Amino acid sequence: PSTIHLKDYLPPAFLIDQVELDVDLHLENTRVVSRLHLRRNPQRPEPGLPLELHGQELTLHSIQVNGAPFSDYQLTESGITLHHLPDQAVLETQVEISPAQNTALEGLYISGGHFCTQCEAEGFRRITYYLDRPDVLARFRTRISADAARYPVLLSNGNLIEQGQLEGGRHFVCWEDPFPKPAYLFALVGGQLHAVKDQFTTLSGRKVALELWVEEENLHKGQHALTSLKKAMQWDETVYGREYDLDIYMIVAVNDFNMGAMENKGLNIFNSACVLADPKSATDRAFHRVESVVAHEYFHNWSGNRVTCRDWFQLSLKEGFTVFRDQQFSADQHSAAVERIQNVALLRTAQFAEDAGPTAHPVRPESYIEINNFYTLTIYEKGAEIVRMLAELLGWPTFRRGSDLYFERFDGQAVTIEDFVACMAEVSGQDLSQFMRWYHQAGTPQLRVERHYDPAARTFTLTLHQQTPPTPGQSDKQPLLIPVKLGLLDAQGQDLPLILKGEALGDETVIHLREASQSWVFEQLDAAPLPSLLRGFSAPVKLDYPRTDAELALQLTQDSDGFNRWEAGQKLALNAIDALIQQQQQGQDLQLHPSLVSAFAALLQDHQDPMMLAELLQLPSEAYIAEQYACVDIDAIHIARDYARKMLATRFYDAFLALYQRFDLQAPWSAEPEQLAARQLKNTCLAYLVATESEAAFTLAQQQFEQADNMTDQLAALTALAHAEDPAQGQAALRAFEQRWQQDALVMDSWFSVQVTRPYADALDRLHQLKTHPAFSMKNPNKVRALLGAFCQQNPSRFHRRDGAGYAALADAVIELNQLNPQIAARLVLPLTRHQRMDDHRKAQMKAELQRIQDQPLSPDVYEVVSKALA
Ligand code: B3K
Ligand code: ZN
Repeated sequence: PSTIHLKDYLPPAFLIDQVELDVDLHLENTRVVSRLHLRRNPQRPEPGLPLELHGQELTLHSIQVNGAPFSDYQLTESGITLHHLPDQAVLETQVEISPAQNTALEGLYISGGHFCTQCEAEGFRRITYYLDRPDVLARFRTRISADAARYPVLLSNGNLIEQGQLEGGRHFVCWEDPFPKPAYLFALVGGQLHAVKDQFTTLSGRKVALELWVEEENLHKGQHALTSLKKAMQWDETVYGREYDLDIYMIVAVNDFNMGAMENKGLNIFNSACVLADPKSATDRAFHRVESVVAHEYFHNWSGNRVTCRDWFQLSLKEGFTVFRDQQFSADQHSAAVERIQNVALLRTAQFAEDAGPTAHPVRPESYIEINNFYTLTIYEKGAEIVRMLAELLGWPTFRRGSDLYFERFDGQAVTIEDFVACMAEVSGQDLSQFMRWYHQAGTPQLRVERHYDPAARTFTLTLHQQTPPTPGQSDKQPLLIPVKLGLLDAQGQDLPLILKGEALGDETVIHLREASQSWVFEQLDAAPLPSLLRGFSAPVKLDYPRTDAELALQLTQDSDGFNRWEAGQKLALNAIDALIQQQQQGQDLQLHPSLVSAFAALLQDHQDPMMLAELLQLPSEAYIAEQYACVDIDAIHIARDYARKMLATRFYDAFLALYQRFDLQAPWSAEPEQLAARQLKNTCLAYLVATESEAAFTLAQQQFEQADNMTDQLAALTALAHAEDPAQGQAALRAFEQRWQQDALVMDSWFSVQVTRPYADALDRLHQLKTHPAFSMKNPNKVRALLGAFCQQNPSRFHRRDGAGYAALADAVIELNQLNPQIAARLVLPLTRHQRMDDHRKAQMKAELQRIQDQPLSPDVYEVVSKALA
């Protein structure tokens, strides 16, 4: 497989102004006629350049140029090269494709008997020969024909302009999209679908029809997505001044989908897991996911569709910005602090691990083999952090002017990350050249903190040192511009006035760290203050900031920054767990440090904000604990965390029970914030209660399981029971749950995950059994994620079994999936590539399994990941 480099970018030899597609749908042999209205690209004046069209898995039937048969072409590895074309031409190709054989779920494929497409990043070349690159923007007109009884609904981008009956029980429709777009935003759907309909009136008074297309039995699960869509449309008008631009916005739900959803112009296609939700079958988390993914795809209409990427190296231009936008949206709908905490928790475990591993890459990569491997946490989540820092550095009003300028200046164009940052520099007058390093340098910067108080001068000196560790292919790192939001706390935890060089800055400020080491001297302080650093997690860095337990406890209860309260609690827990890990490693009896116990005692007295409290009561995940160590002791981490959890559960049993009862509202389900928070806190308490393995707690969980009128409570109870050490505790509930939900694919995903995330020795046996369950299929990505993904990513102590059986199970699955669905295979294999911090024994086993995969004939997707992990 060959490597593509950013430095080799060249504009295309031809442009395509218009595309007329005629797709005659058949399961095994769909015929696609395409007419491309081509002209030479003035940006490529070299005479006589051939036209190189991409094409994959296509059977070519004929080619015509300007109405006459054309033979001056060659078929190549990647498509077709046409020579000696006139400067302007209409190129007509006829090809045949087989949607029914398409298990990669890229291009045109079948899901649940419906035709659907996925074209980002390079799926359109599996539909027809094309310049399948994002800098070629064309107007599309799409005619679809199909059997009228089996595929009554035929959809594509834009507006419906014509439809009618054909012979032989077939029918056709014609769609026209007035906006020029890259092929990755093309979509087509055909099936027996039903719509939930609604309407939205835009800022300027235009009426937009909203349609959510689902299978008939899912009609009752559609309302939440439409409500979320309307909120998102309104929010983007209010906050970013962005209005929707077509008369219709359609969303289609499909069961087989490689990722969450796709922002195709006017016709989003969604994984049903990210769009369908009703209280009986979906958890509060699932509701939240639907709301945020619907918003994300909607926001792409501007950040992605109206202004798109010049090439795929610029992917974070649309993804980082759009994730930032959806995070802002969610923060406005819910508790901003809790949203921030959850986003950071994901970043600091999964993205930091990626940034420290063999597949680490800059937010703007320099090269790739398979672009689908670059839809990563780094491009999305770290990309969003970079945009967030820009907003922090400029201040919201200026950032918003920069965003307006960007959308205005580049509307209808395919642009680069530099173009985006240049708008921000222009409106702010700031020099952002050092800031650009965030896009070019991989790896997570480490920030070391030193503090010094001088009582005679009444000054406090804060010194910050930054350093970014080397990553593959980038050994030398330059200092970054790091915005550090901070406050100084007095002995009671109150914010002190900040005075720097005689200037009063109020209670909170953002300092800009630019050098490898830099100091700030705060003045007029009568005693040593406690800095509250990196408030709101103002930069995606690792903070090495030693504090005493008393200082952490003060921050936990008093810091005015919600994020830093949580962070102090996490740090206290990490310290206590670290002590347990050391005791465990030295064969001593385990003793939970009293500071964590007092912290919980303090937390459990304050019920002001139940949503936040539920968050504060969570111990750091095993993955985040592992992030703290250069050499990870998987077993000790598991034992230590489990011990801490059980000790806290026993020590505070009565308090957890009292809280449980107080927040067990006994009211019918609603999505009101008070109820969401109550469920969250109640179920956090339930998990602690059941951790004591007491009969009373099991009875409580059993009752909740039986009586719950919603999936949040039902699944929380099921998980508590099924994760008990005694497997018999959960058996009846698991069976009952299966009986009740076997017809609901999405609920069955949770049923699979609950079983394989059991932190006990039998988890892997269950995985092997469940692979033969009738509801499981290797062809359905949701099922693969629910079973194999959950086991490998959410059950670290079992995945990393000492005997290596967890690794072997994953490698077997990857080898099987490599043939069926390379994109999913390349994602699934990632946990095996995180071997660098494991002990030698496990490292060797992980590499051996990677080698076993490498010895197979591999898709470029899996090859790229595995070869980097073995390098
Ligand atoms: N843009 C799509 C992701 C496409 C992934 C292709 N392998 C969804 C999103 O980020 O909104
Ligand atoms: Zn996106």
